[in-house]
Amino acid sequence: MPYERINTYCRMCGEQCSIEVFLDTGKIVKIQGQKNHPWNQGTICVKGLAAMDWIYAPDRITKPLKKTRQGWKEIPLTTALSEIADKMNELKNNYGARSMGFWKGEAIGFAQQEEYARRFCHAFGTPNYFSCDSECFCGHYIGYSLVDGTYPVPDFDNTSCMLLWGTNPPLSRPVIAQKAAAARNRGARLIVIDPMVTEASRQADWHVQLKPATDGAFALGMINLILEKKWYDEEFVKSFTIGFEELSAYAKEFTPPRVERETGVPISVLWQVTREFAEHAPQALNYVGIGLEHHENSINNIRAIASIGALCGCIDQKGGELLPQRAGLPSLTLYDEIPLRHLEPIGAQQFPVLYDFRQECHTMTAMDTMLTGKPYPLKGLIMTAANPVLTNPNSLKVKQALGNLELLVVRDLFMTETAELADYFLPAASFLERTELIVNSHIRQIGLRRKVTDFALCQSEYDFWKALADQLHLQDYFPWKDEVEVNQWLLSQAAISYDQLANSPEGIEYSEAEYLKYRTLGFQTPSGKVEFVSSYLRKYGYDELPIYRQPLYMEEKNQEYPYVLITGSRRRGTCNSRYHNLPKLKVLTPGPEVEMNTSDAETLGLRSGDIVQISSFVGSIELPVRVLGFSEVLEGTVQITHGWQEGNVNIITADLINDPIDGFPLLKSLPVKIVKKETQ
Ligand SMILES: Nc1nc2c(c(=O)[nH]1)N[C@H]1C(S)=C(S)[C@@H](COP(=O)(O)OP(=O)(O)OC[C@H]3O[C@@H](n4cnc5c(=O)[nH]c(N)nc54)[C@H](O)[C@@H]3O)O[C@H]1N2
Ligand SMILES: Nc1nc2c(c(=O)[nH]1)N[C@H]1C(S)=C(S)[C@@H](COP(=O)(O)OP(=O)(O)OC[C@H]3O[C@@H](n4cnc5c(=O)[nH]c(N)nc54)[C@H](O)[C@@H]3O)O[C@H]1N2
Ligand code: SF4
Ligand SMILES: [Mo]
Repeated sequence: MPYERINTYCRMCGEQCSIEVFLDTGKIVKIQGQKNHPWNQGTICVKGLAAMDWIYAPDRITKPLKKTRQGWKEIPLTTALSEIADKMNELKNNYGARSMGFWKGEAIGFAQQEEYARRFCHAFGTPNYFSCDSECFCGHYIGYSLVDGTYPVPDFDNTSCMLLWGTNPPLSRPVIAQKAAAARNRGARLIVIDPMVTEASRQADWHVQLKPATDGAFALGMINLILEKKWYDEEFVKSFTIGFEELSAYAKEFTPPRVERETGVPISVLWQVTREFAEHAPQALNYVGIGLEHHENSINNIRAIASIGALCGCIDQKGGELLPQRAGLPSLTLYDEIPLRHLEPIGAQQFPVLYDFRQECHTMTAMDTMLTGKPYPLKGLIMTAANPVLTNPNSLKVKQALGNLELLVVRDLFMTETAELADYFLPAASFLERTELIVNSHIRQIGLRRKVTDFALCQSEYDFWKALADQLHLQDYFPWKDEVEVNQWLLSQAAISYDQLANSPEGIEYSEAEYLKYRTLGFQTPSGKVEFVSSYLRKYGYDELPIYRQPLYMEEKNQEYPYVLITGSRRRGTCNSRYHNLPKLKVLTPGPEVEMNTSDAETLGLRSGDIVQISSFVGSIELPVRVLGFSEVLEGTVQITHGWQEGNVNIITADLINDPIDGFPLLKSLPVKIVKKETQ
């Protein structure tokens, strides 16, 4: 049949919109949103529309390559896999299995794609699984889980009040943005907490423009007012929480004048926002983005935010912060069957909470391990869907560390800055070339990503791990013939069968919404209650309470670096380091720039387009300036988006200043200095 139309899901970003793909004799000719899908309701964004350009991009690499003295040479796939397996065996014999690591980036997503890599890792005998989650998502997950026992699902569809902390959904999560806009059209209040004016803040009723990394002080200030005015849910607090007295005593320190001094937000705004939230509770929610995660005190700040929802009784209330309803799929990992914590997963000693909650090794510590061989050698790495030379902090160190490996294999679609350092480049299948299950906890739905096309030598994740396992005599761990069999196995215990799903282009709801589930199930914390204080954290020597600490850039000694840099504000046409090679998207997204306030530009004698040198204690880069309006960013704060080879901000971000609990690096709230270089 020359013409085909296939329903599947986009994965140009993590929003997983449902799409229809049109093919003409096997070639994709058009992509559009799937009309009746309950998630994105037929809409897709510019990146989704450009997926075709991306998979057929002229610079896509579709053949395996090996680095030789004369440069990259094509190599048959089976030869590449067998040589890689031989080298892995050699490293295992020389240094032990834990000298190998496996690293999965953001671009292939999570769930089963991540679990294949984790499965392989333990089957091979190393605990060293790494991912982008050393600097993404674990901050909210751990921060919330310490309080609520889980990471709740914000119920935008039914809410009356939304507090968005450090997130800009119109650019980063378009479907969430649609839901927030729909709620607002119904009369719900939208409050955005962000040092910058953003698309989200422009739509908000209140924009709380606070100084970077002071969110904890603002949240504790809100808590103080909620307690003082008795706006909290006494019944819920009495029956379902621990640590209320301790939190109350601590929050008293956050008087409105102190909060104003610390955050720069006027007392009147603190009052109004707190009142809005409390008046609408329990149909009120907090939703936290990446703007909260990349600071030294991020977990405690997020714990304070989680405590607001809990105090006001919003947990698991319709329109509030819902306890997720799981799809009940089995795990593909081998953490129970082959536990390997005794082998000292990298970073688990410094950041045990990251490992306890997420079984994540720490990528920043890995760089030091590769360079020093301490606490043991890390000599080989297989990396898929990641480009840490652009996306991890301290890029020059990343390059040096990866360059020190005896074996680096990169699976990607393109020759990235990271892939250039590899010994083998393996071409990877894109999301249009694989099949997998999509679980969406917002709408409690399972969908099926369908394979739409393929390129002969571009393996899917499953096919790759299985083929490598075969080479290493680990085939028993990968018994499923292909991805379809994996999907069937994942669904074998579920109420929904694979065939049902295959015949449901709009996906299938796996459970109806249920509220107040904690009344029968309790909370998944050590005490079974919401924890305003954490004895688990105390056991490791951390703060029991969500203590606020002033960020480094505010300290007296940082006068050498008088500006504060935030990085990584999302752009419409790119996703982290991706899509910079697509002309259609590149025109939408200006290159890397230092965004700054008009008055800072005046002080420095700068106009848009002038080049500055921006330096931290880690390094320096040169970039053009974009001067924003007076109120678009706070005076003294500057912003640079990450992911650009042409001006890589991660050359100056700090890998060794970390939140002590989850180990996240200082990618935001970084002290910097700025010097004018050239006038445009
Ligand atoms: N300074 C600063 N740095 C940041 C951030 C920040 O805010 N500021 N944000 C951080 C965050 S939140 C994240 S999640 C990380 C993400 O950083 P990474 O995990 O490195 O992910 P990406 O840059 O999105 O994509 C990496 C590569 O995956 C490839 N790819 C795309 N699709 C596929 C596929 O299907 N299979 C395979 N094998 N490869 C594929 C792409 O071509 C790309 O080269 O960046 C972090 N870096
Ligand atoms: N188009 C596009 N979409 C993406 C991505 C992309 O690169 N491009 N990346 C994907 C990934 S990996 C992720 S993790 C998500 C992230 O999605 P979001 O969490 O929504 O990230 P941003 O859109 O960058 O919004 C973060 C906001 O935090 C603000 N901020 C910075 N520091 C602070 C602070 O100290 N306090 C507060 N309150 N705010 C602060 C910034 O000004 C910025 O507006 O987006 C995903 N979606
Ligand atoms: S928001 Fe855009 S890029 Fe992300 S999944 Fe949806 S259509 Fe694709
Ligand atoms: Mo992320």
